[in-house]
Amino acid sequence: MRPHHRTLRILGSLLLVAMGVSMTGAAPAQAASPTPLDRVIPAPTSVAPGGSPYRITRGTHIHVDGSREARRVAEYLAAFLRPSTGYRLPVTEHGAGGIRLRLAKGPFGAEGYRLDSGRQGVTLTAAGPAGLFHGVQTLRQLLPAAVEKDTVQPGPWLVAGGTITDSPRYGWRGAMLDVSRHFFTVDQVKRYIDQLALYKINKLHLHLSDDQGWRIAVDSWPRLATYGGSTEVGGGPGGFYTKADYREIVRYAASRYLEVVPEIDMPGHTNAALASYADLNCDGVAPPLYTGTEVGFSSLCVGKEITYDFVDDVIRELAALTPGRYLHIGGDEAHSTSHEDYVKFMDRVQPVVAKYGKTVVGWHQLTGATPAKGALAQYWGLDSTSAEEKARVVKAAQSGTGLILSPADRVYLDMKYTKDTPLGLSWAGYVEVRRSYDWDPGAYLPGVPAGAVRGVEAPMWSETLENSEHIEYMAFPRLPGVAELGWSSGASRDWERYKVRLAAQAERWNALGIGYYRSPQVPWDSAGR
Ligand code: TNX
Repeated sequence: MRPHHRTLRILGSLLLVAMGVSMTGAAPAQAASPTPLDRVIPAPTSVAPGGSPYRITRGTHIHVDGSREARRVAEYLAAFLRPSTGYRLPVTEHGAGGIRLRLAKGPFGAEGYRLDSGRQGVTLTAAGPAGLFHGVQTLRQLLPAAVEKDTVQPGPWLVAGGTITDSPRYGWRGAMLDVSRHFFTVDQVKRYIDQLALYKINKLHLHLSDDQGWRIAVDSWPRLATYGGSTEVGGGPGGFYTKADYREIVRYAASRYLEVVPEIDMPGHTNAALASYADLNCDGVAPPLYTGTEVGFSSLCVGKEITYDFVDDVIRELAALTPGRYLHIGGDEAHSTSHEDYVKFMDRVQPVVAKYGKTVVGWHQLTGATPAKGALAQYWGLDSTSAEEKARVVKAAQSGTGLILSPADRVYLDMKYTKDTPLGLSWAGYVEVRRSYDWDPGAYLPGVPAGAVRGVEAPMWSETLENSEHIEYMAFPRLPGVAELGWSSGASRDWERYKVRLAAQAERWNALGIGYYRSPQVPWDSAGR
């Protein structure tokens, strides 16, 4: 751009800002009509539009009712709104009008909320802070996309009038990030957490170990991280989280009401550990580090006692870092472990997880052994998975094993959208946006009792993904759809209407600097109209 053009452009934006600030009633037509209450993703349980909109102004206060948790959510909201509105938005106790966050008994459940909006203000009511936080995400989506920017924008900041009552269908609405195949820094993980929070995802499953890298410091076996974490797919430098790093991820996730579910994959997918300690190998010889993308070639030595010392130490240290309830022990693709050994291994390892106060989660191959009481199995099969394998999962669900649904040909975010997608894999086929959204977790595996389905999770395997840009291109626009499958009841889901709501999110992603795949299935250009 030539300099004087640039000057003109800057002058133009200054003018816009000035207009916005001085505007009283005469806002430009488009900006002045607030986002309809039913534009939100995930779709709320019930929406009753009506009445005048609320307008956030320079004089708006955020009122809280005195509890420390409500204040924390209010501070999060204020910190979110201040940069783009340019307003002070003090958080105060008591007072009427403005934005109000209140904790109150009501039919909200642990994560639900009600949002009431009218001329005098917007009130969010919930039974607990998680509900308030999810309500804040709804409020966020009801404001113009420019609210996401970190510089002052013109507004006006209108919230449509009416009432939303909302609570989730499932308690497990997860996203998994594979930090082993390629390592992602604490800041990259935080960036993804913020994107997940916008769509009310409440579990962050971290795949912390695999053949290509061990990513979490373990004091009793230090070489796991320092050596086992020293590379990644393609031979890059890899990396690992110190305990302080990991605590910071857990803290940040908790501040966005996400529970971190750590995974140490075993007995397969363990080359990084086997390379770090020769004693863990049946033949006592450490293999070299691995930077390729094959699977199924490594196994812990099921017959050696040291294997269980190792597992006990790792689970103890990881459990101590984990305030959440769950610990994922992998268990997939143990192609180098005999069935007998696999069963023996799982029989011995699951009680260790319980000993340290955690609940077992495993990939669904765990149902080929005996899942511990209360364990959850994560189903990652596809349409073409054998009837036998599906039957094992269904049977386990009928005997009390909870299921998390991650069908690979629906919600694996590392699958290519089409044959032309530059990133990702395609072993489960191509997964376009509609395919990933248009199915019902409640009816997915016939014979599974409704109560056995605990929710859905979208895994992001990182064989081909190296940075945030890559993650975002694969997550958007599919991730919001998976979030909706986990949150919204079947009745409110319909692709034809969903795709219009999805298109309207693009402006928000642009404001946030999220690059996404412009699927031809989504009417991007109709957005906002
Ligand atoms: C299968 S899903 C795997 C992973 C790969 C992924 C790639 C699962 C439990 N195992 O090891 O990274 O496919 O899509």
